[in-house]
Amino acid sequence: MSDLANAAQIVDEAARTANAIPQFTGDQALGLDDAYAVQALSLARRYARGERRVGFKMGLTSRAKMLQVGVDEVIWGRLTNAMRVEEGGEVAMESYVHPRAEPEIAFLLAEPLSGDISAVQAMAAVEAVAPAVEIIDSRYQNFKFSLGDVVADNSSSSGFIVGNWCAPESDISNLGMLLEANGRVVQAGSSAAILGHPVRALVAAARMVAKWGETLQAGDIVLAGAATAAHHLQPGMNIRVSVQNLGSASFSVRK
Ligand code: OOG
Ligand code: MG
Repeated sequence: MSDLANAAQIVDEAARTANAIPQFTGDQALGLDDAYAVQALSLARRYARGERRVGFKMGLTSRAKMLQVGVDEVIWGRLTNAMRVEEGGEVAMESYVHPRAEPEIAFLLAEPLSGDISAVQAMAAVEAVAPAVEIIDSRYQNFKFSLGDVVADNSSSSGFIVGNWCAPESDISNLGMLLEANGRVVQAGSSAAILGHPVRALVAAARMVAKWGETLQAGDIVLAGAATAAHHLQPGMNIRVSVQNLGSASFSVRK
């Protein structure tokens, strides 16, 4: 097995069995090209188990997120059907290593998007926008990783919840976004914290995934990246993300 396939097996098994792994350091350290290759190989293992790609997630598109994890480059990952949690649904702590929730905006695409496009072109391809929660779970010990580590680990993707879809004409440039845990606001921010405007995350997604041989397809969901830092999940916790004018998305963790 090649080193990259071996690394893909390690991150995939860590995610599948919810076990923490050490970072790839020294000889094993992953450059960005290799890290995206590992991500693709680890996703191929999921597809072989019957999972389907349903979209993409952008990560580290806000200052707050970059600061929280100490990596300051925009990254992306792949979303599969197995990661989707229904609105109001319940998850189990045992499925994750050390999960966190974060407030996001989701796009649903009516048309494919690929390569260098403008914000106007990107919005023209959007069928709907929605409030969303992402559940991230780094598979690395202590949630500590380098850029190469996190990219190889599918950018910490592990779950997502999408609220009601809203008209694509909705002005999403500067909407208040709240993350509540058990009814208490634990993070507050604005959609403007996402690269200045969440549509820029969609523009970046089209360009970045194309660089690695992927295309945003009609029907895909694209998460723009969190507007605030993420919050640790605990058993019994109820999480709700509210986005001004759009609505909310929520889920809970089993006791
Ligand atoms: C990396 C994934 C970042 C976001 O929305 O910024 C991300 C991580 O924080 O573990 O999903
Ligand atoms: Mg995220």
